[in-house]
Amino acid sequence: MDVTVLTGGVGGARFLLGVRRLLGANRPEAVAAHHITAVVNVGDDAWMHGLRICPDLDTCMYTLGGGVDKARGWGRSGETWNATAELTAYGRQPDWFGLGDRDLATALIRTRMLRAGHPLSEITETLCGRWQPGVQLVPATDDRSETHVVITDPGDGQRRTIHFQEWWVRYRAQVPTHGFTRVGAERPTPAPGVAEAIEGADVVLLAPSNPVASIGAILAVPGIRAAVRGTTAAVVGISPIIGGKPLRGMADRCLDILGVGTTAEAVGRWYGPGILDGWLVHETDTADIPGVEVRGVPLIMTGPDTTADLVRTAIDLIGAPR
Ligand code: FO1
Repeated sequence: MDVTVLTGGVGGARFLLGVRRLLGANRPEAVAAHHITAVVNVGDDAWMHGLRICPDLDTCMYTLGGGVDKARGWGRSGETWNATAELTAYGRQPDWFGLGDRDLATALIRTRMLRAGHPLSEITETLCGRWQPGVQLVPATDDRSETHVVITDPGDGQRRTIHFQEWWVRYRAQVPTHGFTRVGAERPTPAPGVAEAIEGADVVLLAPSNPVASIGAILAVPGIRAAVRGTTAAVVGISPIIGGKPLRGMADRCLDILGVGTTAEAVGRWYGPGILDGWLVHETDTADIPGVEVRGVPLIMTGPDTTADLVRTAIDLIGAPR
């Protein structure tokens, strides 16, 4: 079975653990039977201290490779923060962003390879050579396509546009916010293999990631939304909203800014029947979305086993390819 997952963030990485558990794609003998492709958000990527940081790719890679800090959900386990402390002592900005010493090594390799002309997709493959994630991690695009946020600066009251990381980490999304914008290539193109992985899949899953900052940013890459609309595969999304609250993070703030309600139904409708064939919501939620098969299930991902059950339900929800 070929399964393609659109994903990003900590929830998306943990969802991939369940996909891998179900399909056993980290066991060498199962590799030929199943293939999992994760199309990973790059909207959160940023230049910090001259280095290219790709939080969602790294979170997926470390989580699947067993190297993530489980409490934080991002960055490396056993991390130290000497380099960040030194940079702060030199008065270097940004001082609100913590780059761990171990994580720094990943960023150094990535940046060096980027400067040598290698595309992000190839660099990701190289880095994954160490972590053996058992899932093919592919950036949504090799082009720069960052999410930036239009805010009113709390310092001087001026309207300005800041990187998503500054909005998320420095301001915890708690500043007057007017909208999102994309910065980078005028017309980014899907990374090699992305459109094919969506069009040729048996099932396409939308992970319970931030619907705006992660899934929305992936679908915003020209060509990807069309591939999801055009695939013969069943497309099933998993709601990141339970009982009117995000599973994790500040997705509610992102939805507010777009005028989308923080409910499973509102998010499912926002993706739309053009994208979704099926929508899994928590058993205590309901959603009525014309043209979309909705099922209520226990959505809490307590570990890879429960998540694998959830993935099985998602895959079984729409029996035949459309
Ligand atoms: N999140 C924080 O809350 N504070 C940080 O200082 C921080 C640093 C960081 C460094 C590398 C990395 O891969 C992720 C990092 N994150 C940090 C997480 C990240 O900001 C967000 O959780 C994601 O971009 C949203 O999915």
